[in-house]
Amino acid sequence: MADLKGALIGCGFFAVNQMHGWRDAEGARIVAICDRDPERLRAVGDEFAITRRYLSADDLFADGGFDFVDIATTVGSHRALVELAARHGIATICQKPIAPTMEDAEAMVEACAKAGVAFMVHENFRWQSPIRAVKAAIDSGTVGEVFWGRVSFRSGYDVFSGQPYLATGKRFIIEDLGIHALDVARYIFGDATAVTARTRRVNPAIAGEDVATMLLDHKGAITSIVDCSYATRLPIEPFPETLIEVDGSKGTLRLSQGYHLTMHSKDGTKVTNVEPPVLSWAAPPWHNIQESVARIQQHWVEALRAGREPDTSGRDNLETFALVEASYLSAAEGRTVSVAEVIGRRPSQFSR
Ligand code: NAD
Ligand code: 89Y
Repeated sequence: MADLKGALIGCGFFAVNQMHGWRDAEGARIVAICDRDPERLRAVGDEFAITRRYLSADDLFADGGFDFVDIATTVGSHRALVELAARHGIATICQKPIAPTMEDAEAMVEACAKAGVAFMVHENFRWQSPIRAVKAAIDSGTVGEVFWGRVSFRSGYDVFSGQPYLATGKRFIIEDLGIHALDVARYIFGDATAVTARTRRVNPAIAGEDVATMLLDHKGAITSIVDCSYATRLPIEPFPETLIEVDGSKGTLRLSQGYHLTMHSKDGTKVTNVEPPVLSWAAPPWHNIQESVARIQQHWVEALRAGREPDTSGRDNLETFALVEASYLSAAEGRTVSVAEVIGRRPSQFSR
């Protein structure tokens, strides 16, 4: 079967990982790239030997010649670019956060559904192998029925030097990083119905919140805590590890710092090293995230080929983005916010 041909828009900080991932992917390759910044376009074009280069997304789509587009720009341009792709009937991957508002996010999902094009959000954290290991352990039944959990990301790592825009937005950690942790909570504990959140800004040099704590009510009577911080100084910097705790009727699971997965039940205690591999192009500490980029891209290729909805489709991602919106609303108003309050049209109303 011929390789799927892709185009990538946005040749910035994170796109380099995506380009490496595509170079290794089976069944897909990037044939064209686009960035409105000529220097970034040149750097990525030269590094990955891509000759078709565009300064404008309109020109890229006008020329065509690809099966899907991978949008790696920042949030402000996501809606316009996804709608442009939908108008051209091109299957689309869009980076997180899907959009600045729920209204935009829903419009993007609707545009792709109406155009009949596949739409996936690059929500990669749930593809990290340590997180997959937690899910597999729960599914094995060792801990019994899950009743409580925690998804935690606490760090003092300087993310602002690589991604300076993170210091300037009114919204920071929930929209940028908490969104992944909230998605992991959905992946492991199921969809949530309500959120109670508290936020704080500790770093005076940034505009948004850098600490957030969310209490989630999940369908199926599971309660979870999702907490994240970029103001936490620890003896060993854990960036970018997501730590997970799971309590069940028969035992417990702990994914702790250093990628140790501890499973405890009446049969004993088992500790496994679930550190992800460092791919040939990857470098610690980012290797955890980098591996998940390669995995989500391979998932996209398989889903597109099979005509299946990807796990983190736009439709699915509305449920994650709703938790972001509900968290900000809850923190602003000091009350519990139901997901139904922030999600306009339920995702099931959008055809796949
Ligand atoms: P960046 O600012 O470094 O790069 C974005 C690039 O897009 C820039 O080069 C800019 O010129 C280009 N661009 C913006 N609008 C454009 C348009 N309309 N047409 C053409 N080019 C355009 O940003 P980044 O740090 O690489 O982040 C990009 C996205 O990736 C963000 O949404 C961010 O949240 C996300 N991200 C995801 C992860 C992850 O693990 N999933 C990690 C880091 C960043
Ligand atoms: O942008 C963020 C993401 O998605 O993963 C980590 C990050 O790069 C900084 O918080």
